[in-house]
Amino acid sequence: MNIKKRKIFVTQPALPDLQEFIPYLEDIWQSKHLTNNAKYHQQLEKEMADYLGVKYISLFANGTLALLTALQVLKITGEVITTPYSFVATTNVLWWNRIKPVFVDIEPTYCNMDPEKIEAAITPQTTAILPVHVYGNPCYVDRIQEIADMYELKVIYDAAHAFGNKLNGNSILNYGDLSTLSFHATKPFTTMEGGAIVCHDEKTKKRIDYLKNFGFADEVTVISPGINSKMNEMQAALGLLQLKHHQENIEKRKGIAEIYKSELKQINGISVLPDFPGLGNYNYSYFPIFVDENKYGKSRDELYFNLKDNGIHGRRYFYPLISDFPPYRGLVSAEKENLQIAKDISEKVICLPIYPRLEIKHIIKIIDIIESNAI
Ligand code: T4K
Repeated sequence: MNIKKRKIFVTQPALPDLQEFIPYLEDIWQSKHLTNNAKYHQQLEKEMADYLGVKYISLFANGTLALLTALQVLKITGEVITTPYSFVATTNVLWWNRIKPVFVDIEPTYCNMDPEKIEAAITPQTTAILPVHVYGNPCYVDRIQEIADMYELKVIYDAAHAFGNKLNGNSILNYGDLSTLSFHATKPFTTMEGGAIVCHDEKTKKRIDYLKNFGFADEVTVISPGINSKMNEMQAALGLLQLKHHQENIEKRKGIAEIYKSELKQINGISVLPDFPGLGNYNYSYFPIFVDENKYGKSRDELYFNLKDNGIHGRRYFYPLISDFPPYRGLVSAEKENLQIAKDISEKVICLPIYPRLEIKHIIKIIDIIESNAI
């Protein structure tokens, strides 16, 4: 197809060869066991925990339900400190649990929650901290834990972007009380829709598994008002195949990120995130660039729409800030003065297309457009 007409999106799922999937489907059809902790579900929980280097994983129907349930697992109430610079699901799950979100600003280097802003936001109602490893870069986990310990707060990490990422050789998912994952179609590891909670002990794993299955502990016992957020067998089977191919997909993403990095650094007014010290197995789930209008000569939106006119559909993740959406903008913590860094970054960011099958001619085209817009 004509390179001018073809639309290039911010991402595209990397799917295994259909022939690889068919034997799994045949087996599911044969067994008639479609959901409720069946064979592939159990296998994926085990293989994924081994692959990621974590103790316990509970699979979910999607990342939002995983987060929603994580709050129930730890019986979180009152107020939770969180970041405005994320996908809206991060805060919506608080609202659904009748918890008040309290936004704190982000730090400017990796766009994660600024730990030094947390203490001032703590009140007697605060019960937990809900940070996000944005774009897969780790939050300042040690400092966050120190504060949580001091004030006896729980920590739930929204690790939707951080599948596989390690910090000094240890999975990022091993930090905090719980971490949640998303396996949505737009994520580097996908089960079409899907998600998970990672926890560190068997008792918590049990509670998670009860809560995602209506609260049933056995046929006649409901321990708590649970929900239905189970992953089905087709998703789990796809997950098993995705695990097999994950590493090679990440290598391809890395190759694209390296080209972007080396070419874009020449352009005045365009910056990219620095490498995080000690970060290993990085999944390159997003490739954000930041446009400094004064140096670049055009605004972020001028570049964003020019890319779009040329068939390149990047995304402004995360603009607008969650705190600017109507359900949240009336909160005191949502005021602009409280979130200046997040506001500034959300007005500069464009996530460029990155996925294993992105062709080199399209990468060159994207770089050319960014170059040709510069002064
Ligand atoms: N926490 C964080 C930090 C998150 O980022 C997310 C989700 C969650 C929690 C919640 O997890 P889930 O409940 O979703 O598991 C997308 C995704 O829907 C969302 O999962 C993701 N974060 C968010 C950052 O991005 P949209 O509205 O931008 O997606 P959409 O449909 O516009 O897709 C973007 C592009 O991807 C499309 O232009 C084309 C391509 N695409 C998309 C889909 C759905 C495909 O090629 N195939 C597809 O099937 O939200």
